[in-house]
Amino acid sequence: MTDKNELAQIGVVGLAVMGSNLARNFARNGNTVAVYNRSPEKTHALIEAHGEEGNFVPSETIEDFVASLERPRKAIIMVKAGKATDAVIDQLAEAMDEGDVIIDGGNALFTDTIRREKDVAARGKHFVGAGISGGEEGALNGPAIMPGGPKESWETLGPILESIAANVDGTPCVTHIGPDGAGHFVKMVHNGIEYADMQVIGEAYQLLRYGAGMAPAEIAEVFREWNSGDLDSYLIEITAEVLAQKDPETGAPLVDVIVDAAGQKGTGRWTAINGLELGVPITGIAESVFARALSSSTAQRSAAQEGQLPAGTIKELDVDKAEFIEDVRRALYAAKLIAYSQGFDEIKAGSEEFGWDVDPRDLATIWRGGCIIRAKFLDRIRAAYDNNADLPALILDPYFKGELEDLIDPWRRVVVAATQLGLPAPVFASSLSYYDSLRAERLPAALIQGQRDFFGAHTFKRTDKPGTFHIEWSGNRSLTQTD
Ligand code: NBP
Repeated sequence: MTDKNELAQIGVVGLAVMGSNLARNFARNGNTVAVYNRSPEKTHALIEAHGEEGNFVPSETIEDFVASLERPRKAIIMVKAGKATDAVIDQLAEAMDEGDVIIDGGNALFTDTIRREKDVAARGKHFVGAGISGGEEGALNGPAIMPGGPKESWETLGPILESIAANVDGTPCVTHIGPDGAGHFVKMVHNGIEYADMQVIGEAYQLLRYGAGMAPAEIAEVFREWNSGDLDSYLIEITAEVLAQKDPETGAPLVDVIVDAAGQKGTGRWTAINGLELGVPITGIAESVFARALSSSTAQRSAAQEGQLPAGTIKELDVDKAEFIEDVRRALYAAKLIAYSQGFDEIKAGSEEFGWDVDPRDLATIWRGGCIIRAKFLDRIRAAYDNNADLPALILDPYFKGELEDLIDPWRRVVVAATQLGLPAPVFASSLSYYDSLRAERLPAALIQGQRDFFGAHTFKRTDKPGTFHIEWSGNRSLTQTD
């Protein structure tokens, strides 16, 4: 139904797949929604195909669109992230009045969101960068939404976003994350965790397929079973679906027909770069981004495959198949736990750096539904932060420490097996090194400090007394205190 005279509670600019699904979700949940797209064909197509789903107010100019919104006006931008977002913000800020709210629901880089918020605030309007997860399906049926921006805009925006968000146990998967770029920041880290989660699932598949010699359909059954336990999650569920799927053209397992070069749109890379900038060791996320890059290095890979690089003496797998499958399950759980723990570390560091005061319990709550990393074990993460909001690391929570007691030996066995078989398992292996580094009483960082002092007089600290010291390496090797 469309009504040109009715004022809309919310507007959507940009009616490609995400924007039109989000608009339909608003309309289906009883909101009157104003819709506008740069090329009017998409607006017409939406109204024609889905106009009966609720109350839409279509416009062909941005001015008409703004005029069709009730005050304070609220408009969500769902256009291609980057220059298009800036262009639409400028048009909206021009046409809107003081106190109106512009929301960017695209995948913006959080530093762009911080800049945009300042610019829009200087023009007297509110700007909210909102991370939206769940893809097309989530946008239509209930995404997880991570809005940043000023707290007062949440007062007006909250109820309307709650009406379309996913809902778990009566709790909507949306809450105010923090000021300016906080929402897009946590959405970025969410995507980084998603990369790591997908990679560890991929590594488990690789080991079962080429280590245990199992067929994709058989592995699909294993993943189905895993989905009823600790690993219960959307990504495990869809993995079983993909592995069970046959290619409609050849009848071969679909996974064998798909080119093994993983794409990426950039949010995993942003998460890794930000981890480096903040000095947070998000090894699982970074390795996952590198693993996708390596998979797409097709020229190097084909050169290396032509027998150029020795594999070493590959041993047959000398374990019971059922035991190996269970070991792989536990290794997957452990590596996934590390990825989440590191992701929450990055959020904590970002929150401190930018003064956002992000509550990790909010994320563990709203990520339980709608988003790609939704998983049963987020309840456990929530409980961990409920018990201790200042946990030094998620894996130090008593529950997860207990889990790691059961996971550590299988995890080590799987990394050994992967190494012996010459099968790549970059996140399984690097997460284990991260874990052992955290546990280690002494790290080779002491030696590195010695090397740095040798070649660059960078000085070092001593374990037995305060101060900063240097050895006269090129002279008599005496110790001097520099500070
Ligand atoms: P796209 O990212 O493909 O963008 C297409 C839309 O941008 C169209 O409506 C297009 O209008 C509009 N647009 C462009 Br391009 N340049 C414009 C300009 N200068 N002025 C006004 N409009 C302009 O759409 P999408 O896949 O629906 O994604 C929308 C946003 O949601 C993106 O930021 C994306 O990163 C984010 N996101 C996507 C997913 C997903 O699963 N696809 C998930 C989560 C978030 P036109 O029709 O006139 O060309």
